Amino acid sequence: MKSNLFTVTVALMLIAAAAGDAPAASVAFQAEDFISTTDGSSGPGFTVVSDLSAFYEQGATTLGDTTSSPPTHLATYSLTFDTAGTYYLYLRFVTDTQGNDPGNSSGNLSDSLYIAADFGSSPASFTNINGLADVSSPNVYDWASLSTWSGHASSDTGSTYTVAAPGTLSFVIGGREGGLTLDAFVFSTDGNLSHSALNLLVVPEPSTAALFGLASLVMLRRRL
Ligand SMILES: [Ca+2]
Ligand SMILES: [Ca+2]
Repeated sequence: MKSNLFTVTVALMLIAAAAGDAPAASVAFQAEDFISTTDGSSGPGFTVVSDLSAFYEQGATTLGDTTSSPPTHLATYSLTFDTAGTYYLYLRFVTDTQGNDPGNSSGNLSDSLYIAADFGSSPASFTNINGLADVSSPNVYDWASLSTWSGHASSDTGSTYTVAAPGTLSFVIGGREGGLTLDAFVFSTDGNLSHSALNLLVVPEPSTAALFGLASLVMLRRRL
């Protein structure tokens, strides 16, 4: 009986730990899940593209090209935050090495976009994110932290985002060098998320710790 009580205690502790170890508040969303787009001065706004290497096999891109700010090719997202706080922004992307950008005929890599510096449907200012680098290898999707600017080559300065209270907020991005394909974004209060942690936020899987705890309870019931 003593060992059974121990098993119950351990199982409950595992479940509690699984619940208590909930990751920092995060909102993950697909780049292709924008609610609206605005055509730009030199081409269409963002469009959904098929790509088997992207999460949910889709991404978003624009063939328009402009380096002027504020950007004119826009995509708007509607995001629901359950937790107030300071959030870091991460992006999964692949740069374009195929010359798909009509305005980038010199062969320069299409590796930039604009992101709103704050939430809202009409952002007051945008941040120029340039020099995104495929860390793994060319033509392979990779993550970059746009707020801390780690994981890629440019020296542009990103920013954090403030969620004052739980609720639904608009977030706007703008095209800069067409051809860059955006796969998914994550806003998180954790500024040091690993690539694997980001992947799990985008495509959640059951907690193995929680499953182990539940399995222990099932085994105990059988013994009783
Ligand atoms: Ca560039
Ligand atoms: Ca995607």
